[in-house]
Amino acid sequence: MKIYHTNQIRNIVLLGNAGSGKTTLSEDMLYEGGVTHRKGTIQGKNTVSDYNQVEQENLNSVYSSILYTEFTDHKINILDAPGGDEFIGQVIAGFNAADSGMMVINSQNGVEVGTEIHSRYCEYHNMPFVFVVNHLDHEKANFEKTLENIRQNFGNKAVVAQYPVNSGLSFDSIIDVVKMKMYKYNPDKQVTEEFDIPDDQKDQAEQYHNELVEAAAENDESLMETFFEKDTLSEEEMMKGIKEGLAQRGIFPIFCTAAGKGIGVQRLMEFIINSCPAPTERETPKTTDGTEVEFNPEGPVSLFFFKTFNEPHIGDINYFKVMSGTVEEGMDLINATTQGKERLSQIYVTAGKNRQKINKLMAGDIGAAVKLKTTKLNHTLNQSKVSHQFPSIEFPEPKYRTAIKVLNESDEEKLGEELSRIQQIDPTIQVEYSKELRQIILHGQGEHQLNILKWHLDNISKIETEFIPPKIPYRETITKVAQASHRHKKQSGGAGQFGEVYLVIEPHREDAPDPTSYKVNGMDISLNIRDKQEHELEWGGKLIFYNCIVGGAIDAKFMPAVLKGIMEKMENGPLTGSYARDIRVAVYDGKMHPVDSNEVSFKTAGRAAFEKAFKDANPKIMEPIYRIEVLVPSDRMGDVMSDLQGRRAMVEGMDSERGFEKIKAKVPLAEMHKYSTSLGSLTGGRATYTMKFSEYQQVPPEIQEKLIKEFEAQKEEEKG
Ligand SMILES: Nc1nc2c(ncn2[C@@H]2O[C@H](COP(=O)(O)OP(=O)(O)O)[C@@H](O)[C@H]2O)c(=O)[nH]1
Ligand SMILES: [Mg+2]
Repeated sequence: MKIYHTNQIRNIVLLGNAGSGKTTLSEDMLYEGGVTHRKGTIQGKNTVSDYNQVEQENLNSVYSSILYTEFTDHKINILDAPGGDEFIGQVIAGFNAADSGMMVINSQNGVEVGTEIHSRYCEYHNMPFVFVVNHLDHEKANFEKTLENIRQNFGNKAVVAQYPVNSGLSFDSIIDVVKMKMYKYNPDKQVTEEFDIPDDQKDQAEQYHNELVEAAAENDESLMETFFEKDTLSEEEMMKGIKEGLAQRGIFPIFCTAAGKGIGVQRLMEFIINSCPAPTERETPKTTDGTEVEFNPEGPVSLFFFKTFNEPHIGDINYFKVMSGTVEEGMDLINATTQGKERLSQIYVTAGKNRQKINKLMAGDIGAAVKLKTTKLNHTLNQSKVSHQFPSIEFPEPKYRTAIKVLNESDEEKLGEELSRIQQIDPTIQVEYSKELRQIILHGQGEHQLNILKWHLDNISKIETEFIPPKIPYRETITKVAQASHRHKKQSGGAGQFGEVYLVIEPHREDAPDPTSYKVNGMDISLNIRDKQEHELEWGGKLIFYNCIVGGAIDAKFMPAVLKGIMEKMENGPLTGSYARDIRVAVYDGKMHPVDSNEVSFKTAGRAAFEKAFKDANPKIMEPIYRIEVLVPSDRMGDVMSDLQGRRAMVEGMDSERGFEKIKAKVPLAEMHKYSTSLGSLTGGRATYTMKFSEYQQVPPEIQEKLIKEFEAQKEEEKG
């Protein structure tokens, strides 16, 4: 394969809703470029991109694949990412390698939630993109409605570069208002031929052409002047305007295709080469310390790894973008994160699972390496002269959780290893070994994503596992002052035990002054604070411990044991065994025995006194509350709102944005179980949401009662 220079490289990411035709389009692009000689189909389970068994069983992309095609002395690297909301991590990784996006739209459906989500990420990453209106050969294809829909959502920056003459089952012709030509597909020769625009299309074509010229002029002052003077632009000026406008996200040109048949694909590739930004035509990438690194093939070699995958019989395959220099096979590089040395004995370009060895790749290009020692996703490898480190890819917060357990205990260790491997491949999955809940919790983007993980465990790793409902990390706290004491005494046989502790507990509030006295249980207790300890609890919140012992009622050497007893109860709360938080305790009196007192006695006394006081202090169970944002098409708003109300949600706001409603609410985690699945079925997969931990709040009384009962029942059961 030829070595392409930086300015002959275009890196594109395919975007759009699942089913819009991204994978089929990539198959067409490889075929048109002569990289493949036979076109695969989704149904035939033989596309270059969807080559994983799990994808073929699902008939849908699950992982992003890195492909390339060659066309008119240029190379187009294609990142074909899955469209489903749950696989957004794969798309985000793609944003870090691509320089422009192709937003594929199914012309039967118009703008879908996947279009909306991906366009929001494009905005965030300042990523230019082209609309590709696809499925135009479908009987229900509707270009006009799709166009209206695009304009509604994206405004006048979306401009027609092409429109179909005859969308529907007999679709074969596209009018291109950049070139002012008609492209007609010849099914016998399987090629697209160029024609003059027929008379009955001239007015329409002129109108779109003028809109395009005006849009092209708008992003460049000198073009704007020319346009005002001459009322038009030359083809060269227009092309310049489109290219600049596209790169600055001032223009989103609209192209037309019927993927699978290849209609419109060659012309789209030509446009990508002529008008989409080369790596050097985007904002210059910055390292974590703010150094700008240009895509200069003469510079020192620096590679950023944006994706890890695991292939049977090969192991990890790591994909990189050449950020600087020209990387050659056999080079020794240094990993900026691990400081480890890596020899790139071989480098590859890939088209799905097909790898081709190549001896060098220039800045801006994309390649893959295998058998690296320590290099993984998000790492940078450098030539010894530099120590660049590119920023890690930001993946979205998880929003779906489930617990997983092995059916055979002997598989436990193997499960751990497999999960950490899967996490590398799909970094939106997080594995939590919760000591508190005594569960392994998987956090991810949705049920389907985690089912695919399960599919891997079942079919590839051969570990039998089961998903079980995840427990909720409740907390316990108190709401008023309470006093208690406990005498621990044991004198039967051997050495005796004796310890007695008096204490007062109270809710802890930040910035509250230290207590001086309490009136509680009909007593006046005045405090003389000798020592104060503030403990930040691992599980959130605080415990403040005051030693107010006077006259040596408890020897100072036993106070740590008293605290230890209290801490034990904080870790295993009196109501439901959950962690307790935000409490202050003043130990103000006690008693010792000259022979029998020891640490164990005071620990036991401290724990018991604390538990008694806790139960008298009007204790409450607290639950984690999440802040969620739901994005839903306006026509489904009512259903989604009433569902949220059933989940004890507190709606905090609503916004209309580009044909979608955004609902902001706070919802208890306990009510979010399988939310992504129910939201999907409520809206026909047309909505999405994000969630983020907000705070702990008291649960309503009836739920508290229910939780306590459940805990008591469970304790009984354990006693047996
Ligand atoms: N008729 C027709 N079918 C298409 C077109 N593009 C894709 N398809 C079919 O639509 C389905 C989804 O396509 P796929 O490429 O997997 O979409 P992706 O999820 O965006 O990758 C498959 O069954 C394709 O064969 C098109 O332009 N016309
Ligand atoms: Mg796909």
